[in-house]
Amino acid sequence: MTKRIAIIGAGPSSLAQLRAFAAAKRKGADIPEVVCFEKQSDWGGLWNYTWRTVVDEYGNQCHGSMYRYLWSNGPKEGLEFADYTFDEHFGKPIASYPPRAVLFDYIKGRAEKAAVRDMIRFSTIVRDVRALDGGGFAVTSRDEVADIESCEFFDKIIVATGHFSVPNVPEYTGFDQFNDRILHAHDFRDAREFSDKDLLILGTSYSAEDIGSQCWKYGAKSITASHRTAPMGYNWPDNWHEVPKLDCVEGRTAHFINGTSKDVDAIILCTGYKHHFPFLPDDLRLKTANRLATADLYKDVVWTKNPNIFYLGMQDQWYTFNMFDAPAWWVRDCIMERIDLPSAEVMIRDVIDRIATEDALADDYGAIEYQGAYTMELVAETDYPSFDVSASNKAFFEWKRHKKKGIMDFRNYSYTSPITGTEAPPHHTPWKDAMDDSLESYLEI
Ligand code: FAD
Ligand code: NA7
Repeated sequence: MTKRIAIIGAGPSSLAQLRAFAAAKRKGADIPEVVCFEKQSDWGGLWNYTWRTVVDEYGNQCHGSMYRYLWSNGPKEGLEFADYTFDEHFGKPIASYPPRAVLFDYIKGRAEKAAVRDMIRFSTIVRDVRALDGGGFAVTSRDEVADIESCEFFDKIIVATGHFSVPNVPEYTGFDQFNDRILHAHDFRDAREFSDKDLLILGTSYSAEDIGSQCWKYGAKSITASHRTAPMGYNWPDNWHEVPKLDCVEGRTAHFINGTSKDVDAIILCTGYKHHFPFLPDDLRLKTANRLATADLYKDVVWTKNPNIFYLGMQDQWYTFNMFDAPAWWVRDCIMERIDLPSAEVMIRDVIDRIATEDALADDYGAIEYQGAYTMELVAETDYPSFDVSASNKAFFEWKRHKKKGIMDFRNYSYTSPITGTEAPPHHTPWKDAMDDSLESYLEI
């Protein structure tokens, strides 16, 4: 009997999974019946930009965390698909830090080539998944357009709902009395809202760095970035200051634990996201910190407590699109019984070992190499085309060095594709002066 597979979400991780099944079919394999549920009306996950915040048009939690004028935060040479290059998609070499619309176009291009759109049920949210006593799962979903709920049987579940959508929102004393905007990065959409404002940003990771940089680029009066643990330490522009942890807010005055203070017009909480799966019961639900080696997932994909449920893309990410491909091909082969799973003990040991290896990493460079090696480990076990991961690592290393050299200039550099060997051309305008982030402007078409 044909197996039925449910994939939840149609973001980059899921599109990699659909592409993997399509690739096997193209080679003549008998693939299972695959149904992909996507709560948004289009694919691409976070790359499918929405102006909406809080709730979507159906009253469900708004998935989108991306904002206008977002440019890739790492070089595209670190994320290029090994089976669909940038040169193939755009028909010419392009610069190394594409804006969102360009990367969205690239992701869509590969999915369209694989002809997987028919496998996706759009505007359909998964509301509940239950493991059945006799094996398999009952999946309850709601078609939001037809306004109909249905329950179906599936043999395997692949959770690919992402983990940068449900915000982690701390509260500090005085927030309830603050007279202006307090928002989380998840709800940030347009930096122009904060031009001429004095901004306080909490956090020191990607969102803090990039949202702060965006606001600086689009004319914020000043940026005050508060760290809980350690400052970002870049060579910031004159109107950007790093301060210790926030103590409290009084009126519009933010007080920090070193006794300094600053009057601010808005507070942006760049305080990260939660792994959140409201449709999963406790016995199926992943609980993990945002880290490279996730808890309870063999090879970072198989739920050790029930190996008929898989999770994609749940690790913290240096690598993204190409790294999503490796587990997607691997999960496909596992489901198609080309790869045998070991005993529960071996799977649990694998998780413990990966966590210990990550914990022993000396620095970010080690973390990049770790995730590159993970990608290669899984690639080697499938027919996904191998690629020169050391060249991708090198692009990331150079990227980090360029950020240290000039945090507002790093996107002006070019890197070499690990897949085609193409050297990216420089972009026509330095990032800080490029206000138009459209695909047409970037590609000069
Ligand atoms: P997502 O993209 O989050 O997709 C998950 C999908 O699941 C969504 O379409 C969602 O609607 C759907 N879904 C969720 N719940 C349900 C449900 N119950 N039923 C049905 N469907 C559901 N990566 C980079 O490589 N470069 C960058 O520059 C970069 N910038 C980023 C900037 C921001 C602000 C954020 C938040 C992330 C950024 N990322 C970047 C990382 C990003 O996580 C990945 O690029 C990628 O989007 C992850 O893909 P995913 O498919 O795992 O998850
Ligand atoms: P991250 O990378 O999870 O970082 C979260 C940041 O928030 C980190 O600097 C934390 O500081 C900080 N944080 C968390 N809780 C608090 C509280 N209570 N107070 C102050 N600071 C806090 O999330 P990002 O949104 O930056 O990045 C997620 C993805 O989005 C990433 O992959 C990008 O591609 C875009 P800590 O160091 O723990 O003290």
